[in-house]
Amino acid sequence: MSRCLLVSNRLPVAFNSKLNTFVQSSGGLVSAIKGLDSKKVGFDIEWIGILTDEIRTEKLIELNENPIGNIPCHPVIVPKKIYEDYYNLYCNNVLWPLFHYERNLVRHKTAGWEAYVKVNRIIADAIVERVKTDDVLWVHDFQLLLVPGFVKEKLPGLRIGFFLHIPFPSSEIFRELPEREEILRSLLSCDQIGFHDLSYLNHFRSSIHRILGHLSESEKMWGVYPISIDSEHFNILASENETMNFIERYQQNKKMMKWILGVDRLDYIKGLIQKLKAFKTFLREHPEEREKVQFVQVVIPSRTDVPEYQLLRDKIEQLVSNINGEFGSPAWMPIYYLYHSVTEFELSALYQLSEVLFIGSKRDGMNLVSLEYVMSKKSSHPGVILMSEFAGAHSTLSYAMSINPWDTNDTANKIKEALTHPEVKKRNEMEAMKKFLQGYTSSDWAKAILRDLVWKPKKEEISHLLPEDGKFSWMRELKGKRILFFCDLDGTLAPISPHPKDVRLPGQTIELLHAISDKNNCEFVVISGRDKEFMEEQFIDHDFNIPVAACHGAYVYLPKDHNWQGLIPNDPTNWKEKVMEIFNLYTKRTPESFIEDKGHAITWHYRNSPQDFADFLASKLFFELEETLSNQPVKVNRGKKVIEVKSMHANKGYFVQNWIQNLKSRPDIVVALGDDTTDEDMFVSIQDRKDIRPYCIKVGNEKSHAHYFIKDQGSVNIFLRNFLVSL
Ligand code: GDG
Repeated sequence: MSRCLLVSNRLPVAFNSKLNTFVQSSGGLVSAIKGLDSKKVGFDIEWIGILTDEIRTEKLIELNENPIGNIPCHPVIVPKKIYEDYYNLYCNNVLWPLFHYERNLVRHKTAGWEAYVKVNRIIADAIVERVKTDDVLWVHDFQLLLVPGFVKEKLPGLRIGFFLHIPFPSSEIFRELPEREEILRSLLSCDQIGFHDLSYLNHFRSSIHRILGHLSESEKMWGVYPISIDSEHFNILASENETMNFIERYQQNKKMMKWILGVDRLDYIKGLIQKLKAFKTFLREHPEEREKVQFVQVVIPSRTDVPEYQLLRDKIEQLVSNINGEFGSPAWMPIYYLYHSVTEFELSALYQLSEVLFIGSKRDGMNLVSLEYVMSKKSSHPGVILMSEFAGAHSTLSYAMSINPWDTNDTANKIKEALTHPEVKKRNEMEAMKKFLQGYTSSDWAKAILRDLVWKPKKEEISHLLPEDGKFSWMRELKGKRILFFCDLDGTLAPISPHPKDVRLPGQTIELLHAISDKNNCEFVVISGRDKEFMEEQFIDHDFNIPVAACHGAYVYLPKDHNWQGLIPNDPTNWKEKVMEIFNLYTKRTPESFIEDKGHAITWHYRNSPQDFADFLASKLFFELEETLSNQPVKVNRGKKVIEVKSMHANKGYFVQNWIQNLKSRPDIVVALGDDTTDEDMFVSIQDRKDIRPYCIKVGNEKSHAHYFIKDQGSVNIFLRNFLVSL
C-alpha cells in the first residue's frame, strides 16, 4: 500500500503542561480522522500535527513508544509563542470568523499573519524532510492553507490533496481578506481540493475567478466530499454496558417527558442564542407542550480564554436562566443546561434518549453530531433531526427537517412539528439515513478523496524544481553534445507586463542569448505566439544570430536568409473575417480590451479590463466562437486573460516536430522551456521521443507535461547562465 501523510493542526492528543500529561483532542476533525481504517482506505495513513515546545523530551519519547489509536503520529514541534500568535491571532481571530460570515469579529494584526506564515513553513519543511518518493500528502483545514504551496515549491511532483472542514465563504466575504492571493495561490498548487458541500466549491471557484482570473485547468480536480463518521463505532457504542447504565439512570428522571437535545461546542457559529430564542417562542406559542418537553443542551467549553467566547457563554447562561425563570415550575425546568464535556458513553445515551436533535448552526462546515445521532439510534426509539440549512450535513441527511435559524417563529413551529411527527414515519426515515451512513463511513470518505487524488497515471519521472544553485543534474551531460533549445518569450525570457506591447527583453537576458548563440554545439530557437513585427523589434533589429518563430510557429526568421518564411498554408476559408466581426462586438462592450491580429491567429486581450465583467463576457465569447467555428480549421483557446483563435496548423508542437525532422543530423539533446498552455504542445511533441534526450522545463508551478520546473520568470536567467557554462 502507498503511504498517505495526513497533516492537520492537531493530533488526536494534545499536551497539557500543567498536568504534564497528554489529553484527548476535541473537535470534529480529530473525531472523524481518528476513526479512519488504513486497510479500508487503501493507504498506510500516518498523521503529522503540531505540539508546542513546552512538551518535555521524555514525554515525546513516551508518545513515540505508545502510538495513540491505529494511526502512527508524528508531532512537529513549534515554539509556543509563535504557535499562540498563529492560532489565536490569525486562525481564530481572522480565518475562523471570516469563513463563517462573522465579519464583525475579525481582528486583523500583522503579527498574526507573520506567525501563520512561519508555522505553515515549519510544517512544510518537516513534511519535505519526512516524505518519500511514492507518498501522497493530504493537508487538512484552514490552519494550514499555505502548506501545499510551500511544499510544492520544493517538491513540485508530490501529489497533494487539501480538504477544508469549514465553509468556504462567498467571494464577497473572502475578497476582504488582505492575504487572499497568497492563500488562493497555495491552494491552486494542490493536485486536488475537497469541500463538504457544493456551495463551498462554488464560492471557491468564484473567488478564484474574481481574484486571480480564470484558471479552468485545475477546476477538474476540485470535488465535493461530505465527511462521515466511524459508523460502526457509534453503532457498537449504543449497546455498550456503560452506555446502558447512563440510559437507565437518566430514564428514571426523564419520566414521561420528551427530550429535545442540543450538543455544541461553545461557539458563535453554532447559533445557540438563536436556538434558545426559538425554544422560548415555542413555549410561548404552544402552552399545551409545557411540562411535557425538556430541552437538554450540552455546551462543550471551547476557547475559554477568548473574550468573545466568555461573552457568548454569559449571554447563553443569561437566556437559559430567563427562560427557566419565566416558564419553569418546582416540578419542571424547561432547559437542562450542561456546560462541560461528557464521555462518549454518556453522549450515546443522550442521543438515544432524545426525541428530537436540534442543530441550529448559523454556519457549520458539516456537523458530525447529527450523523452520530443517526448511528446511535435504535429502531425501538427513533427520533427527528431539526437541521439548520446552513450546515453542510443538511445535504447528507435527506430526512432531516430543515430550519432557518434566523426565522424564530418558523423554527418554533418546526419544534412542534418534530415533536408530533408520526412514529412510523420517524422510524422509516431514521432507518433510511442509518443505512446510508452504514454504507458511507469516514473511511469511505477518505478512500473516495485519495482515489481521486492518485487516479491519474503516474508520471514516469518525478518532477524536479531548479535547485538554488541553478543547475539541474542533467546539465552535467551537456558538454560536447549537440543541443537544440526551443524557448518561449513572454513569461519565460521576458517578464509579463500589463500592456503586452511594453514587454522587453531584460539587458542580462540579451547578453546571455548572444553568448549562447555563439556556442557551436547549441542551436537556440525562440518561438512565440507574437506577430512578426514584434519579434523583429525584439530580436532581428538587435542582430541576434538566432532563428525566431512568430505566431506559434506559423512564420520563421532565419538569420542567414534575412527573411521571414511562412511555414503553414493560407487557409482557404474566411474564418478571420467572422472572428474579427465577433471580436469587434465584444471589444466595443469591454473597456480596455483590444484585438491583436497575428496573421494565422487573432487574439482578444482583456487583462486590463474590469475583471468580473470581462471574465463573464470572455466565457460567453469562448462558447460563441466554438459554436460558430466548429466547421473551420481553427482552434479556440482560452489563455491568461486572452481568447485566441488560431489556425490548426499554427502550433508550437508541429513547429518543433518539423524543425527536428528537417535537420540534417539529429541533435543528442532537445531542451524546451516555456510558461504558457501553448508551450505544452511543444513539451508533448518531444517528451516521448526515443531518438533524442528531451528535457522539458516549465516556468511556474501549474500542472504541466514537463518534468522540470523553474519557480518563476525571475529565476530563468540563473538557469540560462548555468546552461551556458555547461555547454
Ligand atoms: C469542524 C467543523 C465539521 C463534542 N462534545 C463532546 C464530544 N463531541 C464531539 C462530537 C463530534 C465532534 O466533537 C464535534 O464535531 P462537529 O462536526 O459537530 O463540530 P466542529 O468541532 O466545529 O468541527 C464542522 C467538522 O470539523 C468535521 O469536518 O463537521 O462543521 O466546524 O464528533 O461527538 N464527544 C464526546 N464528549 C463531548 O462532550 N465524547
